[in-house]
Order: sequence, then C-alpha cells, then structure tokens
Amino acid sequence: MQGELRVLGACPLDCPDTCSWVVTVKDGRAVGMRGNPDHPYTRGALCVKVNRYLEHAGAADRILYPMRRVGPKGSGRFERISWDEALEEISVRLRAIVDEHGGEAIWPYVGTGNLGYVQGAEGIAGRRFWNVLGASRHFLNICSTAGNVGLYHTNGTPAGMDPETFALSKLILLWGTNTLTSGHHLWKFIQDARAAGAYVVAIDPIRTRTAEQADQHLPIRPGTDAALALGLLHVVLEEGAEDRDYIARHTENWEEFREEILRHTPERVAGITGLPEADIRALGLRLARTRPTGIRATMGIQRHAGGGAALRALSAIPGVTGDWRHPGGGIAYSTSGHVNLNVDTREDLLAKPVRTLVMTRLAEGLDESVKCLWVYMANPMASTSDQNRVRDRLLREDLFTVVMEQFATDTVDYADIVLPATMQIEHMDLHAGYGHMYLLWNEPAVEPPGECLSTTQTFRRLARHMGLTEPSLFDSDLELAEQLLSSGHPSLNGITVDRLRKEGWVRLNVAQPFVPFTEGFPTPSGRLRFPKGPAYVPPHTASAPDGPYPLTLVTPAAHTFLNSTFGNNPELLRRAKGPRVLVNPQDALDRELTDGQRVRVFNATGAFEAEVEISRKVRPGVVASTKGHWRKLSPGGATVNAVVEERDADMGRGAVYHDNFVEVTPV
Ligand SMILES: Nc1nc2c(c(=O)[nH]1)N[C@H]1C(S)=C(S)[C@@H](COP(=O)(O)OP(=O)(O)OC[C@H]3O[C@@H](n4cnc5c(=O)[nH]c(N)nc54)[C@H](O)[C@@H]3O)O[C@H]1N2
Ligand SMILES: Nc1nc2c(c(=O)[nH]1)N[C@H]1C(S)=C(S)[C@@H](COP(=O)(O)OP(=O)(O)OC[C@H]3O[C@@H](n4cnc5c(=O)[nH]c(N)nc54)[C@H](O)[C@@H]3O)O[C@H]1N2
Ligand code: SF4
Ligand SMILES: [Mo]
Repeated sequence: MQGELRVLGACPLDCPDTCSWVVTVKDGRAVGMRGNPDHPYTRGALCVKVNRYLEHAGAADRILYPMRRVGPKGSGRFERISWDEALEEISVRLRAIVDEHGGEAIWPYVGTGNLGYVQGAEGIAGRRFWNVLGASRHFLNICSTAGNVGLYHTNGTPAGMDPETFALSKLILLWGTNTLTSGHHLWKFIQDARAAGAYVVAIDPIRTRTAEQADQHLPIRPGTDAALALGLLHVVLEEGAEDRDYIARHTENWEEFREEILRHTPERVAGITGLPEADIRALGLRLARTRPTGIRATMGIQRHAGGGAALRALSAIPGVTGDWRHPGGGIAYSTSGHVNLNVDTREDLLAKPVRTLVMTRLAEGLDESVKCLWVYMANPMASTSDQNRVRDRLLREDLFTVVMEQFATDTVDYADIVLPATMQIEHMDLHAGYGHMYLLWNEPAVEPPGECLSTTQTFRRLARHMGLTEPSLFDSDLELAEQLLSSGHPSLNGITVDRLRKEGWVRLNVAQPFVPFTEGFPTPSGRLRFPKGPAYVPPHTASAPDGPYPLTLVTPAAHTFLNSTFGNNPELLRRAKGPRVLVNPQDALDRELTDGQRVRVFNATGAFEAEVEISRKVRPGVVASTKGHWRKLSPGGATVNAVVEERDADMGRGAVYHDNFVEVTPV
C-alpha cells in the first residue's frame, strides 16, 4: 500500500452508537482515525475512549503471538509458541474431551467485546465450529435480557423508537440511562428537541453528567421504576388524559392494568421510590399534557431483581398516552429487533440437542462437567458476578482454558493457551447499531500485527487442523456477509455487500422519520399487552434494609472505559482516577469516612477497595462505583464484581449488577 488512503470502518464495541469511522492509512500504517462526518448518527465524532483506538491498537502490551502457560494457573506466565503448536495442542485436548466426556463438556464463552455479525457476538462467530463438535450452547444474557423480555411482554419485541426521532419529542424521559457516558451521540438529537422547546428529565439514583445537563433530575431509589411508572399513569388517569381511542383499538388487558394503576397513588409511590409526592405529581401532569413524550431507557435500569418488570411497566406508558401515534413518541431501549440479518449458525450441524450454559452463572456453571472453557470477546474475571468464586473455578487443574485476546486481561492470566486476536482496523466485518437504524461495513485498514488472527480465521484454521470437512466451516468473510444480507426481509432490499463496501454504511429501508407499530404490534392479537398481575417487582435491596450490609451498591458504566475494554490504557486509566466509590455525606458521617480515604466495600460475597468520594450525587443509602477496572490493576486485587452476587433478575435470567447490599469501612 503506497500513499495515503481513507478506509471506512465501524466501531465494534458494545455501545448503542456503533459509530462510522474513517481511518487514514499512510504507507500501510494507520495514522489517523476520526468519526465519519457524513454519517447521520455519528456526525463526525467518536468518543473519549475510541479517540485512543489507534494508540490502543499499537500499544506495547498487545498480544501478538500464541502462548502456552508455563507458571501455575493464574500466574499469567506464558511462553511464545507457534500457531501450529497451539493448534496441535488444542486439537489433541478438544478431541480427548469430546471422546471422553462428549462435546457438551466444552463451554464456548462469548462476550460483547466485539458486536460484529461476522467476527463478533451478534453473529455468534465460531458457533458453526462448536456445533460440529457438539459443544454446549452459551446464553449471552449478561447485558440486556431482563429488559428484552419485559418489553417483549408488552410490545411483542424489544425494539422500539428510532432514537433519531427524539429530535421530535416534546418531553424526554432519560430513564435509567447515562446518555453522555454510554452513548453520547443521542445527545445531539436531544439538543435539537430542546431547541424546539422540549423538556428533559433524568430519572437516576445518581446525579450523572447526563442528569446534570437535564432540565430536571429525579433521584429515584434503585429498582423502583415500575412503581414510578404506575404513579405517573395514576396522574394521567386523574387528568383524564389517557388516549381512550388508542387504548380501545390497539391494546389489551386495559381493565386489569387500570386497576393496578389506581392502586398506585402518588403518595404510595413516593413511599416506594423515595421521591417527593409533589415531584411525582408534577411529572405526571407533564406526561399527561405533553405529546409526544419519548422515553429513553437503556440497560442500566434493568440490572435489578425487578428489571424485567421495570421495562414492562415503562413500555405500558405510551400505550396509555397513545404516544406511539406520533414520531418522537414511545420508548427506545434497543433497535436490534429492527435488524433482520440472516444469522445462520447452522444448528442443523448439531448431531443431538445440547445443554445451554448461562453466561451470568459462570461460577456456578463451571463445575466438573465442564472440561474446556473457551473465552473470546470477553473478560469474565473483570466483568462477571461473584469474581472470587469465578477465580476459584478457573484455578481448576482439570479445566482446559483457551482465551482469544488482544491484551493480557485478568482472564488471560488463567489461560492454558492464549491466541492473539486482531483489532477492528485489521479485519473485515458487518455491523448494525443497537441505538440507530444503519448497517455499517468495516473494511480492514491495515495488516494485523505479529501473528494476530481474526475470529473467523482462527476457527477456519482450527477446523482444518482438526481435519473437519463440513464445507460451511470454511466460508470466507465475504461469503458470510453475503449470507447475512440474504434474509429477504424488506428492510434489506437493495443492500448488498458491494454497496456497503462502497458506501460504508446504509440506512435500513424504513421510513424517515421511522414510527414503529403503526401497523400494529408483533403480538398474537396485534395489540400492545398491558401487564398482567403485579406490575412492580421490588428490588432485592428493598428486602432487609437493616441487615449488616445496609447500603445499596450501583455499578454503572465508567466514562473512560467500555466495560473492561481500555481498562489497561494508561491515559484512560489516569483519567478514571482509580476505583472510586461515591458515598452520600449522611452515610459518610455515620461511618466517619473522610473524602479521599481508602475504603473497603464489602458484603458476604466479597470485597473491593476504592477511594471514597463524598458527594450528594448519590442519594442517602446508595453508593456507586463504576465497572471496568481490572483486578490486577486495582488496589487489593479485586473489583466491584467481587461483591455482585450470582443471582437472576425476574425475567430473561438478567444480571443484577445494580442490586446488591454492601457496607463501607476504612481500610
Ligand atoms: N463509557 C461507556 N459507555 C458504555 C459502556 C461503558 O462501560 N462505558 N457500556 C456499554 C454497555 S455494555 C451497555 S449495556 C450500555 C449501558 O448503558 P447504560 O444503560 O447507561 O448503563 P449503566 O451505566 O449501567 O446505567 C445507566 C444509568 O442507570 C442508572 N441506574 C441504575 N439503577 C437504576 C434504577 O434502578 N433506576 C434508574 N432509573 N436508574 C438506574 C445508573 O445510575 C446509571 O447512571 O452502555 C454502553 N456504553
Ligand atoms: N459490575 C458490573 N459489571 C458489569 C456490568 C455492570 O453494569 N456492572 N455490565 C455488564 C455488561 S452490560 C456487559 S455487556 C458485560 C461485558 O463483559 P465482557 O463481555 O466480558 O466485555 P469486556 O469486559 O469489554 O471484555 C471484552 C474483551 O474482548 C476483547 N476483544 C475485543 N474485540 C475482540 C475480538 O474481536 N476478538 C477477541 N478474541 N477478543 C476481543 C477485549 O480486548 C476485551 O478484553 O459486562 C458486564 N459487567
Ligand atoms: S464506543 Fe460508542 S461512542 Fe465510542 S466510538 Fe464506539 S460506538 Fe462511538
Ligand atoms: Mo452491555
């Protein structure tokens, strides 16, 4: 490659914005990367994290070669080996495991480090290979499943508003979402709405940077959002502002749900949510009088025992107000459900049905029946609940652990074999956003460094080395992309690989502005289903406030990391200022804590250390510490997930990262 060229790509990270980027390549080296100014959602900007992507890709601690463990498990000591040696050792071990214990003894543990449809989690890259071996299935439920199921109950799909239509909303509820940190491109559309007179309310137990910028912040008690939804609707009914025509024509179960709303007076809801009754009434009045109202909720709000019920209740609101009639009305959680790519993992290759292992139950699931853990696009030692128990399981001598990685993460330390993985500028992929309505193409910009291989190349080589003959295991990346686009769904009409490669991104074939559900809901009756039974399911932390661990810990997204990705980037690590825990002045006083002090945050499950920040940003009784730090880079060698219990939410077996009791004490 001579001279300078511009290569279009897409951000692969687990973020709703899936940005379009432009890489400048000079003499075969990537010398610049910026947000694509032509992309309607990216609008020329990346983010504080990905602005450092090229620096990260060229970092001295990139893993460049296959490695074999030489020290004891967990020591992180490895020797370099060749790809042939690695493939040979893996082949022998996998064959022996399949022969002796059956394919289900293999757990292919896929994370969200890459959301590509070819290389990453969205297409479950590698699954065809696992199906040939008969490996266990992996339920990727760590992020969004409780909310997905809650929304499904109401609307028949987790999909909802096109986030671009928030520009047309007159009332915007940022409900359990930290827009300016976890998907900031939406903010431009919110600013457009504001310029046209919209009012913006943030509902969050923490006064986040998003809450700071909103017109109003309601510091709700964690896990009580469904109750707030009912209280707001109570005021809507008092005002007679329900859309009776919409309810009659497009919904079901209204009479039962109406009774449930009437049981939730603002006074009662104030007691549950910890919000002043007057604030609930005032927001209820606004909701009653403002069309269209757009609700933005993302995944944070559902990391609770009642997380599914929360989304089920929130999504009932536009059914009562009739907001789905209008562009800018409704609820937006994820747009994934609007993406109708043909993900073909070839389930027919499985010789017999296999069990499913659950991602959020790694410690529990890693029992004697699992003989091989194969981790890719994931860093469970940092990201998954009950960290200490996960570590104990990873220390098992009879567990063969393979990790495909870019960096020597906490999880890599426990591997038997490490395989070097490409980064996004080095491989080809097809992406869709979960916070917008576009498909994006990622063209490789540079050659991989060292001996890094993409996910698909790794599995193709391994299949060949093992002598597997199933032809679909050897499909090229371009063939895989063509298969993905072949679903025949009208939203993909006219979208081809050639066009994507030429244009870089294409909007799905849907109207602009896109208003979903105008033709009815994807439920059996075609109607929105109001919740049956109790609409509010209390959080775990509503249960025993006077126990030995009286504080509720919330562990949200860090501004400078993407989950644990970038947790080793020196500059981003410096900006994060180490693990910190926000404590309300009242709670600090009760414990005689001083600002900046090193504290231990603990419960019966485990403990981590952090620097205390005494702040009114958290309500009394709530403490907060962000996710994403690495164990081995943290004081005390543990992170927030040492105190997060392995416990399920009410729906979809979702995780409960924001619903744990702790106590805080000086170190
Ligand atoms: N910078 C950055 N961006 C990210 C990520 C990251 O790690 N860093 N992670 C990415 C991923 S994987 C995801 S899934 C998304 C998640 O993005 P978000 O949905 O924004 O996830 P969180 O930060 O967990 O939670 C959002 C907000 O919800 C609040 N919250 C917690 N519990 C409750 C509750 O019970 N009720 C209400 N009303 N609010 C509550 C938290 O205080 C937090 O401010 O972001 C993605 N973007
Ligand atoms: N306490 C707490 N914990 C949480 C959360 C929370 O809110 N609070 N949120 C949860 C959520 S929403 C999520 S989605 C999970 C995410 O948890 P994980 O899925 O474990 O994601 P990451 O921690 O980002 O780790 C991803 C790893 O994949 C690697 N990677 C990236 N691209 C590739 C690739 O193409 N190939 C290979 N082989 N590797 C690649 C990166 O280097 C990185 O180490 O964390 C969860 N953990
Ligand atoms: S992490 Fe999100 S905001 Fe940052 S570049 Fe990627 S998609 Fe864009
Ligand atoms: Mo996530």
